[in-house]
Amino acid sequence: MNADNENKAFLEKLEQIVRRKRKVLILTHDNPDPDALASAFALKYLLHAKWKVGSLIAFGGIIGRAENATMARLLKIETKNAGEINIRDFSVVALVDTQPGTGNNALPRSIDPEIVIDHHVPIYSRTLKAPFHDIRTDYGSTSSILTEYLKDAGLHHIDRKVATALLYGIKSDTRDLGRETTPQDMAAYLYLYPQVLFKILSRIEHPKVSRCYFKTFELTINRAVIDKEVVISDLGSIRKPDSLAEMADFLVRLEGVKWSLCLGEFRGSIYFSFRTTKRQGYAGFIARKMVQGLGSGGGHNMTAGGKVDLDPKDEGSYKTKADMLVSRFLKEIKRTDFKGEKL
Ligand SMILES: [Mn+2]
Repeated sequence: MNADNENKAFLEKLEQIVRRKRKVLILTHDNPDPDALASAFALKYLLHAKWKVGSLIAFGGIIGRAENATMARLLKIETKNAGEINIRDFSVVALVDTQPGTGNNALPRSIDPEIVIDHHVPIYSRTLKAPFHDIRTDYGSTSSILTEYLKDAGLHHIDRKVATALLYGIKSDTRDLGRETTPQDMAAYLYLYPQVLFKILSRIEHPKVSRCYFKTFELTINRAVIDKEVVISDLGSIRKPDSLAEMADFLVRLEGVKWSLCLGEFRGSIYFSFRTTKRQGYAGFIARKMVQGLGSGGGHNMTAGGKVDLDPKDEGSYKTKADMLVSRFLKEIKRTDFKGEKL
């Protein structure tokens, strides 16, 4: 964990910003994952428990995966769609698990957030301008940072729903502490462990799923093309953009595979997600190269994703841009000789 006094300095700064403020807006990245939801939930809890400051959690897009929807429902994480609120109504804006300028959140360009807490690379220049920013790129999850805040805030106890959310946030971002995990993530995990509601966690991790979910697997497998250590699946139209991350996770388990890439179209944009088994895979940097001049993207060493808006007037736009993303991806991983054959 970070030294207690460093966290305490962060907490003091946070207090200065939110003190006597009526309502804080907490924004996560679009289509939030468990780490984003848990971090927002924990910040909301901290602001209220420590300083009696109210806040509202919002994001663009949807909660797609069944696990995430179950998490929000069972842990009572109340959220709003960013389209339903006026960001200017809030005196303080906080971003968690995302940063201003990434293109993956609902923050308008004209608004500068007061608070940014994240663990993604790169660190954006607008982040550094925020009065409060705590970006720990060496951490496996933003939930680990929030766990340290709660631990050092001097609260008598942590709400068990918040602890459960945070533990699941750490677990899912680090793939059960196996991917890009640091001792800080481990320490946060162990700190939360005694407080976790395990029956609820089990229901979150093994939710009922729709027929559409099985169809997505069918589509992913049918469309997958492989050549040695690389597998790519272009799903075409999809119902939930965050299913791509899950499908990329699924494909990277294939024996011999070191890279998996999934793409799909959702509400007028191409989304993509990829995974690598290489510890120093620079996935986040590759994602940014892929979207250069086209859209937004980023990630970590072993996981990344992005989004490119399509031209609504051009019917061939999906194919052109998908091809471009794939060829840039192959160039970055030095596999321009890729000749995909069906799985
Ligand atoms: Mn995260």
